[in-house]
Amino acid sequence: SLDMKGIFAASITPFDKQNKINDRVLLALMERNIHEGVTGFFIGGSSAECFLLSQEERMRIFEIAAEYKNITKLIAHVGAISTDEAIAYGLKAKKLGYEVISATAPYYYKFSPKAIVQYYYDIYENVGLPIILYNFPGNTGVEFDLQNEDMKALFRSDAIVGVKHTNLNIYQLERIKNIKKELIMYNGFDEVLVAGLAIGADGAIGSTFNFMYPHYRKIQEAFEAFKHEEARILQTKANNIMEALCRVGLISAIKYALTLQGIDAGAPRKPFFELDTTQKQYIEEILNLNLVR
Ligand code: NAY
Repeated sequence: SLDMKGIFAASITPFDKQNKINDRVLLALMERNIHEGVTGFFIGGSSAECFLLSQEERMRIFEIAAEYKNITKLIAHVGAISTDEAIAYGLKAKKLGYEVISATAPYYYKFSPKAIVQYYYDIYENVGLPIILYNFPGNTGVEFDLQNEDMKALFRSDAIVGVKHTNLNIYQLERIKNIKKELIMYNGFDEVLVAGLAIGADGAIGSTFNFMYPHYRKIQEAFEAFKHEEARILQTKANNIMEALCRVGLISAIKYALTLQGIDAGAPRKPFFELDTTQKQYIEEILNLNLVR
């Protein structure tokens, strides 16, 4: 079986001044995160602005990251509204040597539970790689109803090996794990990492690990050493940072935090705004106050 437990950085997509993907910066950031000790990377997810990328660009970032496939673990995010489009991304990832893919539920049209479940089976059958189901109801609008028999069967099926649980309802994380204990459960909101670990998460996938993984490593170590008070204090510091990031615009702020660290992540894609001067100062102050290096 695949050993995919651990802490994965949800990669960003750095853009250059011409608004093109900056390969060099993406690789430099990955290299730094590998050096800091991350288990691997979640490539092309929300933090990578996947739904603001062209189809070619979504495949291109899989290709860039694949450079490190032998020294780290990679998950390719292939989620799309269209099943065929998701399959095309999955096939590209497979060709590049990825062994695991992930997919958001198809969104916007309010597809029926049957249609959503079929989307996952179709991806699995056509790509032939196990899927980490990306459960992000806040952004997709899709709630996985565990009372629904089709959805329960999906979690039990061979198609799904894990769940990226980007949902503050961590009770549901525990209930999903209870459906099939072999599922690899990833905590997906970095704000509740300590709680996710406590209720059974096997790891985490998050965007703030890009610029503050050493801080989370301390949380993980404290938790594993049963120093729960210490873990909570570090979580609070991390949450002071995340609250500020979300206030000014999460993805723009993550890119700015990286820029402060010498990783030139560039601006986010429109309609996202770049931070203004006041917001930049605010983020810099919050980081200085709370970041444990
Ligand atoms: C991804 O790129 O797919 C993700 O990492 C999703 C998880 C992140 N959620 C969002 C909306 O980006 O790491 C979280 C999130 O950034 C963090 O908890 C701060 O809110």
